[in-house]
Amino acid sequence: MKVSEKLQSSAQKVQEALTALGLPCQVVELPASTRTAQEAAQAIGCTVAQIVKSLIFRGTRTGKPILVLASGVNRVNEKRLGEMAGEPIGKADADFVRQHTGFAIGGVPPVGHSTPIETYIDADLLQYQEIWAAAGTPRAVFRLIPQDLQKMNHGSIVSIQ
Ligand code: 5CA
Repeated sequence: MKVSEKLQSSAQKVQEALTALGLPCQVVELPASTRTAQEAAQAIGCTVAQIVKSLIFRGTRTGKPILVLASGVNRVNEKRLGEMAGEPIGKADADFVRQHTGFAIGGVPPVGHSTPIETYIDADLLQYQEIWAAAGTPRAVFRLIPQDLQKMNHGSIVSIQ
């Protein structure tokens, strides 16, 4: 795997957040796109299920952002998410995602957001010894163990489907 020498600023921001949490994770920028879970799995050489999708939703009553860290193969059941969050859930648009995370869609990481975000972690991710998440840009990723996700946002581990 080729690791470029200097990270782009968004990827560097994620690396700094990881380091600040005391996690040993290292952000790498790949030559191929990691913009979607499918592309990331191909570029990394892991299964799509081992990719962490960092998905932003919006509480329709409060307007607050909700982060779901989902296995690449799973779809979020918005009705159940709404029950867990205590309000109906809607989709977030690109501007909303950038405003609340500080990152653009395709590179949204599970850590290092502009403000803390209520987080739900897909229990299916816990079965893997290593998983990979986006690191700020559509080519940047980092490897982690599922337990690290909990240290990032103190998210609840739930079944998201
Ligand atoms: N870099 C990869 C993982 S390493 C990644 O970010 N994958 S992702 O699945 O977390 O991000 C893509 C997700 O962004 C899609 O699954 C979708 O939920 C969301 N998305 C894509 N286009 C839009 C859009 N126009 N508005 C809101 N969300 C979108």
